[in-house]
Amino acid sequence: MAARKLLVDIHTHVYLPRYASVLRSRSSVPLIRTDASTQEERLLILDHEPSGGRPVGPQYWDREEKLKFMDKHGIHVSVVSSANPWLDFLPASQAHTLASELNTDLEEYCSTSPLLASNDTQLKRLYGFGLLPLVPSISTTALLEIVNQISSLPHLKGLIMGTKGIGKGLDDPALDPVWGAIEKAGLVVFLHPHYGVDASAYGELDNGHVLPLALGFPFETTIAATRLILSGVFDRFPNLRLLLAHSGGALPALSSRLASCIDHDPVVASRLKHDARFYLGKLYLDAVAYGPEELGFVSDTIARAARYEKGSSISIQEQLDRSIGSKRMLFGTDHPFFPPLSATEKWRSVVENLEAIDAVQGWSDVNKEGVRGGNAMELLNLSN
Ligand code: 5CU
Repeated sequence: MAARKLLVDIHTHVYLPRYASVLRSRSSVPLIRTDASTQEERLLILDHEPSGGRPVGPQYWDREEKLKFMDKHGIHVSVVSSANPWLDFLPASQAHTLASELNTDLEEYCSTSPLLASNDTQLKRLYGFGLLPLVPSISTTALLEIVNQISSLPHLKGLIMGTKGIGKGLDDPALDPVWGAIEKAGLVVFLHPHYGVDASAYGELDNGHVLPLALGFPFETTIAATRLILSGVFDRFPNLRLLLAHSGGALPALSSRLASCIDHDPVVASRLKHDARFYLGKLYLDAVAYGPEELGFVSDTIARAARYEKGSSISIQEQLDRSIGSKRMLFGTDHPFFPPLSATEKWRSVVENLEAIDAVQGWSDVNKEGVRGGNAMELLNLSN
């Protein structure tokens, strides 16, 4: 029997109830506070959050709301991850305990979700990316213990992480044992931003959240992923599977410039086994880019990576085949962020990303099905 064509959302977040309680107990950002006049809860997680924060409600923590959102948009399966700023603000021992508890909570959230309605599948509606307690002063032993925990939980298929590592970023050599353990366990790392760039770059005009979210977030991912490449992580851990949020930010557009700068820097050039563009072909990227031209371009840069594999015999035609690149791109929504500003049947942020996938020139119907769900099924080893 032919496999069903599934819509799988790999970029979708939750503040699990236990985490929301921690945010409610805090008096400095990140926090959830109750507005005294309206009794509405407000979320403050970003620097320079507009005064009072923004409204939050059950969509951020209630599993039924996640399932309703999925039903409304025809999403069969979601791979849910904790939303930023994860455990970044906690001392090491609290982060360690909470990571373990939240991973157990997420496993329960997923394992008790409904089966996809069908007689011939054991597929659930919900899977997850767990959390590591990546904070300063945490021991390697504690991090490895949590990698082991995540790999023992059957509905967790990987883990989400921010860009700070244990304080010095993701190119910190102290993280090598962690990359090694993640690679060995076959977990996917979903790299997601939170801090953006230095806020002074945003100027004084009130642009709300536009600059931090549209530019700051993707630039943070761009820098973190580039630092990983430059550190040689992908040479040391060639089977590491890294999924970048927001289609890898500016990395695809800057990858040839990056390669040229490396060529002109003997220290970095001698550290790496390959041209920088080769490493783009090792990455997975979400398709949260909102436009078909961007998705097409990103897939071109992934397809092109094969040209930079030493000894590659790939033909010129294959190098330019963006359908090859589409195989590393995966649909996402960013739910529950970017809710519609007024009541609508469907969320614009979701519809736009689906329309973008549909309109990419040079992607076949099979490629588009892959981006919508097939690629996620394969990457995360979910069977239909
Ligand atoms: O709107 C936002 O602040 C966010 C956020 O914090 N995290 C995210 O994934 N998307 C949007």
